[in-house]
Amino acid sequence: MMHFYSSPGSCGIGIRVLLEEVGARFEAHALNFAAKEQMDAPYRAVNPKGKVPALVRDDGSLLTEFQAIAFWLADAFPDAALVPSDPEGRLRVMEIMDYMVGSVHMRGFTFVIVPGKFTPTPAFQEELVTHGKAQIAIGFATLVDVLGDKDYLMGAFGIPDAALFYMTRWAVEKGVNLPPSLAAHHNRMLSRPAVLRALEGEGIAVRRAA
Ligand SMILES: N[C@@H](CCC(=O)N[C@@H](CS)C(=O)NCC(=O)O)C(=O)O
Repeated sequence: MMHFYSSPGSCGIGIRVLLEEVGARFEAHALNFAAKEQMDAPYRAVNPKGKVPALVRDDGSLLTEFQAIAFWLADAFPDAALVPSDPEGRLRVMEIMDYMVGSVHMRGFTFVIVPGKFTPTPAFQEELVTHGKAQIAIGFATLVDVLGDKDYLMGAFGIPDAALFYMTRWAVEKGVNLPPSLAAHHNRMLSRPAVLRALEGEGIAVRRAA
């Protein structure tokens, strides 16, 4: 039995979507970020980085970082066909995943969601939120181009769509501007039973994009 660590409302929902999509057997552990449980000794004994998502696999080994966990799940459950099998196709998936997590999330949403981590000064926090929203707008414009008129980022549903979903969910929740095609992608994701199971499992309400 695998063990999945997340915090409700975090980027972990993306991995939970993938766990549900592949039909993995896992036990979910919810960390309370408000109580800083991710920094406490019991969780640091599981994941010394003190971050989520994290997955302890059946053999007891720990896997961290969104892209690594997502690729591993795709490879471990090939029937779900969540990544292309050819090297160029995998490379393009890696490229878009890294952009979403490294730039749109870490350099955009991070500043919008937790500006208080960077400065205690309210005026500076406001500047960080503005900066984060500008970075997200650039990122979303790029993702609009990648998505084009397809249903999913790479054509067929795959691991990049789970990464996009955790960000469109944040956009809906935080009132961040969502371009129409990404709003449609968000709502399309909500039509997938695995996505609804993941949201329910994390205790997150289903919210459609306008
Ligand atoms: N690069 C990591 C980012 C993980 C990350 O920043 N997770 C956030 C939640 S979305 C977290 O654990 N925050 C807790 C903290 O920083 O204390 C990944 O891709 O998995």
